Amino acid sequence: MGVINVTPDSFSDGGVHFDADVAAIAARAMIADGAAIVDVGGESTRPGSDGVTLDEELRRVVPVLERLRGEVPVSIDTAKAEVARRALALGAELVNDVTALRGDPGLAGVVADTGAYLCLMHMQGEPRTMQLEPRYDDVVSEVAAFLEERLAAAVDAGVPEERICVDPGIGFGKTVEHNLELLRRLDEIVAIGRPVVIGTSRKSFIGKLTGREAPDRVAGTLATNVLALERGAEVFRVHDVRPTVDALKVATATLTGQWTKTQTT
Ligand code: HH2
Repeated sequence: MGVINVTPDSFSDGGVHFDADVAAIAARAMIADGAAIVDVGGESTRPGSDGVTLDEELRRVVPVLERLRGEVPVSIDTAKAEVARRALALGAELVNDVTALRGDPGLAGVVADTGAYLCLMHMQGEPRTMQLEPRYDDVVSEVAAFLEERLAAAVDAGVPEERICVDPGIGFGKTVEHNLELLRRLDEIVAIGRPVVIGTSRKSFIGKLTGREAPDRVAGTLATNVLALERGAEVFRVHDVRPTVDALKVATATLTGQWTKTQTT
């Protein structure tokens, strides 16, 4: 899953894809590099951020979705029902909701009515304050219990279970230790029985471990994604698609013993 943030302020690529034409070109390049889907978002959820209005979010993402329509598989990264509704009407297939249906009460209905796929992500607190003092007794079991509860709520609201994936929400109300423990024990999230999405790309815990500023965190991101693959994750949300596809190809061949030759480019 390639990340296209149509924002001026995302933590690692703010402003890069703020122009709709530039965003559409980058999305097509991600697909050419091997992404299965691109995740288009118009609101940064970086630590400390405030939200944007509905109008502003629509102004950012609709022109990009119009350009990608019918051409590129799209996920919409939003917590707002109206943004999801417009995005799905423009061909998006998946709603990636970092609030796990706790934000906009209308969102579950939009997903259920349209038959879209849904990603439910764990977050402790809200973006503005989530990194101030994250606390858990046992981060992995608490995140797993939360995702199971939100999965049941989504199914109750009419979203078929087969259409739902879950995400432990790396960096969303978590210390470095919490993120590492979630990655180390990711099999306990996989045990929920739904495909697991993992989003470590360029995040600050990688900066703390390596001393690198974003966007220079590709190698650290690759390490986390290979380890997550080995523990059963199925979707990898990344800014740097090409190196990720290469790393996951080699890791998959190693884990399975199966491979096919890729033409040299
Ligand atoms: N992380 C971010 C945003 N959306 N969605 C899922 N499912 N999982 C994640 O880990 C995740 C997400 C934050 O990263 P980014 O989009 O790069 O930054 P920003 O929120 O500043 O736009």
